[in-house]
Formats: sequence, structure tokens, C-alpha cells
Amino acid sequence: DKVEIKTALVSVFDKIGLEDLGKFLAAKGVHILSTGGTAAKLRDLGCTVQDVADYTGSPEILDGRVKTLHPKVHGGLLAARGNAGHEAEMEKHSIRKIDLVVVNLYPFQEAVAKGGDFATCIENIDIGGPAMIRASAKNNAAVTILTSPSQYSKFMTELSDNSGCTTFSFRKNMAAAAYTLTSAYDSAVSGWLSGEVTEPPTKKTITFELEMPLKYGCNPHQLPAGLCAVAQKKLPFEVVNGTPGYINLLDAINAWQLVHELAKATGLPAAASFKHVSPAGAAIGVPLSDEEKIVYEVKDKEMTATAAAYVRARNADPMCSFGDFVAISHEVDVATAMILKIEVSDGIIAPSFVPEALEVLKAKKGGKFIVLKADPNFQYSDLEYRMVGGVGFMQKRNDALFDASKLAEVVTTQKTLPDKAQKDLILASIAIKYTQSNSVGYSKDGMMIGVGAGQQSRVDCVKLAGRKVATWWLRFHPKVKGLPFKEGVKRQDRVNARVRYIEGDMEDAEKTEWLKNFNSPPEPLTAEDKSTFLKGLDGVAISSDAFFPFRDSIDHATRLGVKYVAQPGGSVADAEVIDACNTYGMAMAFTKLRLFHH
Ligand code: 93A
Repeated sequence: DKVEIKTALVSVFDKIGLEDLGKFLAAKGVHILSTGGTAAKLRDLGCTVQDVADYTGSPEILDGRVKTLHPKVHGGLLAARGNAGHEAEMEKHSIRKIDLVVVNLYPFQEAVAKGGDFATCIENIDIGGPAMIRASAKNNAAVTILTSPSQYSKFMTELSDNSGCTTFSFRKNMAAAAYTLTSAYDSAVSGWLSGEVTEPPTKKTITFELEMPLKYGCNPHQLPAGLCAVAQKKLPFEVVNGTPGYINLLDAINAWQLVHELAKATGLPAAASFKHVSPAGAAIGVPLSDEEKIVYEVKDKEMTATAAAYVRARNADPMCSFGDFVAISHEVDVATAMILKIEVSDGIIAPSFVPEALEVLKAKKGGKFIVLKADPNFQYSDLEYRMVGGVGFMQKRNDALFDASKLAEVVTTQKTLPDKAQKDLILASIAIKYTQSNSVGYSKDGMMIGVGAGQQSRVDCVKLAGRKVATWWLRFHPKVKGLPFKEGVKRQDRVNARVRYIEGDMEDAEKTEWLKNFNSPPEPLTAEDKSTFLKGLDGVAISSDAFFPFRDSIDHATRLGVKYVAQPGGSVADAEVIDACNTYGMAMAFTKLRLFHH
């Protein structure tokens, strides 16, 4: 699967790093094809270069709008090597095989950020560059595509290690990064154009129409209160039972978007358990082991994928999930309703309910359990508005989809992200996308096991969520599983008593009360018991809604068995954070996607 680099096409707007790369390619005897400015720069550096225009026999025309858009270029990129028909056609049309493409694009985003006028921004939309990137990335069986100067040193090492060739896995990684780049580039253009052409932000009048009066707002003295339909004059759900309050609805609407996206990204039913507009837990429908069924106290319950998703979501942090608002991505079946029946919960949002399940839910809380039917085909408007302190805010909806493509750029020595780890990182990232910032989430085996929300420092999120992870894991300790609860102690009291046992910092008065839960005084769970047991925790994933500004978060996360990390990257401390991950054998992906949520 190795391909020797004999011909390269270099066409870069950002000329950084060209000196080293050009000299390296020249020293290897690579035939370099290049466009106007890039060719001139390479010649200044003493490299021998053939102009693309000379190779194609067609000059650059239309002020450079057409320079590489030519069959002799795209034929050389797309021809399947070893395909007799393709080889014959290449011969007939004098097409060279191009083995390496080095392209970076016109800086469209910068042109917009600098406030360029319409014509300037349009001229900064690169057409030939993305065409070459996409063609090369498609033909990754034969072609290596580099789209950023940050990849040059990796590429040079690859060639030196493989006698002038690239390996398939290298080309595939570069191709994935290439498509991530072109899709981000296209969505930047589309986002700008739709704002520019259809929604001039300065002139828009937005009408909020009261659709549903509410009992009160965040607090009982905040009256009147209500829910307004915007733009479409339609709400994304229907009330089937109960009277939802203001915070219930904030929870429901956030939780629904979370599970809807999570199910789409993973192909499995998803569930979330919300409290105060952040998830206490979220999960996908991975089957439960017998031990998990015991620890989560659902051993005697019928289990379906949807029910398992909720059990997992509820059991990240069942203390916090007391009185939660639940979201389920799929139809709610009887098994899921029977699980919910035994939990203290405020309400649920889901796309549909089987009739018997709905009857079970409607009977909860003396008939007051809130049941909302979500509209899975709701068309969200592109822009969101809110008011704070008399000022209206507007922003584009955070419609970025977090899927496996966001995990393509693994920057650590450890490069492997197994499928399971990718699912966990997707889950954690979508969960924190709907968590109040700053936020960090840990996940394992398809469930969140610790969510750290609303902290002002990143490392505090890591520690807070880490404490929850440790508590979750210690619930599997034999001493915790064997706590001799008295008959009649309520489910939630058992949850809370276990947490206090694990925390182990009770003063006398509290301990006297706590002991009333048991038939006999439990043996203490010592600091040594805990640290020994925690060493068994491994393969944990963590996702952060913004970059790690110091290595301290990684140093802490390693104590909780973290092996996989996703974060946007882009901090001045990236190198030290990568170093820390390498020390602990973690694989970390730079997602280039910040996920603040307020
Ligand atoms: O104007 S284009 O959309 N048309 C093209 O055919 C084309 N080919 C390469 N832009 C094109 N490029 C871009 O030119 C590359 O993506 C790169 O950003 C830039 C390099 O131009 P130069 O070598 O003249 O500095």
C-alpha cells in the first residue's frame, strides 16, 4: 500500500513552511508542478519547478479564477492506478500521475472577519483548491493530500521512514482531514451567504408571539411568563400530559436536541436526564451487563435498547437525576415506562409513546407527570434570539453536527481511537454541547459517567466531573454493592446513602441518621479501598467544550482512567497538553469545534 512520491502539485496561499518542504521535495528528486505565486516563491528558494500552465498547455485565465481546473491536472489526481483503461487514457492525453498535492485555500474566513465587502469576500472563495483537495482525498489509494503547513513535518517524517513513500494509513488520515477542511470551508461560505443575502442582521424585525402562558418564570415572583413561537409560529412539541414550567421546558428543549443528535450520530436510541438545563447523564442503548443491572437496581426489569439508554443516563449520577426531565430519541416502550415508573422524575419528551407506556407515564405523580411529544421533523430557524438586561442577543443556531469526522485529527503519539472510544467521544461531545459552560464530560461504554457543568475554570470542571466518575465507579465496589439496607428504605434514599458512604466524610450527627438505613453498621470504605479500586477504571473518554489552557486537566483526568480525549485545540499550551497525553498513553483528537453553551 506504499506509494512513491514522484510528482507533486504545490499551490498554496499561505506560503509558511514552503522553504523546508520545497527543499525536501527537491532533494528527493520529486517533479514539482506549481501555480503562479507558489512557483515564483519555490524558484526563489532554488527549486526547479514546472508551471501548471506549461504542463497543461493552458494559461492561467480570468484573473486566476481558472488555473488548475484542467483535465491534465484532475486526470492526474483521479486516475485509478493499475486500471488498464485509465492508464491507457492517461498515456493518450499525456497526463502525469500526480502523487502528492499540497494546497491551502484562499483565506475566505479571514476576508469575512476583516469586514471585506461583498465582492472581496466572493473573490476569496477558492474553487480550484477545494476541487483538487477533494479529488486527491477521494483517490487516497494513490494520492497524498496536505492541506495545512502543520502537516508538513509529519509528511517529511513519513517519507523518510518509508524510503520516499507514503503509507495507506497516512494517506487516509490526511484525506479525512482534507474533507473536514473542505466541509468547514463550504459551510463558512454558506453561512456567510445566507446571512448576507437573506437575513441582513441589522434590519430584521423579530416577532415573538405568546403561544403558551406558563405558571411563572425561573422563580414564582417572575410573572407573567410564557413560551413564544418564533418565525414558524409553531412549537417543536405538543403537551400530552401535565403542566410544564419554565425550567422544565428549558430542560426539555435542550434535552430533546441532545438525544435527537446523539441518535443520529450513533445510530442507537439515546436518552438524557436533565437538571437545571444541563444533563446529569446521557447515554445510548448499549445493553447492560448483569452486574450493571444489580448496581443500577433494575435486575427484575424487562430491558430494551431504549430502556437501557435511560437506565444508563439516569445512573451517571442518580443523586443529581432526582426529579429529572427525561428525553428519549425513539418511541417510548413499556419497558422504558416501567423503569421511569420507579424513579422520581418530573417529565419526559419523546417523539412517540406506545399506548400502554403512555398510560403508565400519565399515572405518575398523581397524574401530574409531564409528557411532551416532540416533533422530530421540526425545522429550526437558523438564528436564535434572547434578551438579557434589556438587550437583545442574536446568534446563528449551533447546528454543528458532531460525528466521527470531528475526530480525524489525532495529535498524540497514540493514534488509535477504537470504534467504542469514538462512540464515547461523540456521546460526550454532544452531551457537553447542551451543558452550561464551561463544561467537561467523561464517558464509558456508551454512557456519561460524569458531567461537569457551569464552572469558571476548565480544571474545576475536570475535577468536579471526575469526582462524579469516581463515585460512579465505586458503586461497583463489593462493599458498596453489599451494603445491608433495611427493608423499606426508599430507592432514592439508598442512592444518597451509597454516595455518602463512598464520600465517607460524615460527622457524628449525620452518621447516626445514616446508620438507620442499615440492618447492621457497614464496615467503612477506606481511602485505600477506594484508591485500589479506582486503579481498575480504564478506557474512559473525556470531551471538553473548549481547549485545555494548561496540562493540569490531563494530569487530573489520568487518575480517572482516561485514555481518549477530544477537545478543540488552539491553545498556546497545546504542545504541553499533547506532551501530558503522551506521558499517559492517551489518544487525543483536536476537533477544531468549540462548544460553549449558555
Ligand atoms: O481561483 S481559483 O479558485 N481557481 C483555480 O483554478 C485554482 N487553483 C489553485 N483558485 C485556485 N487555486 C488556489 O490558488 C489554491 O487553492 C491556492 O490557495 C492559491 C495559490 O495561488 P498562487 O500559487 O498563485 O499563490
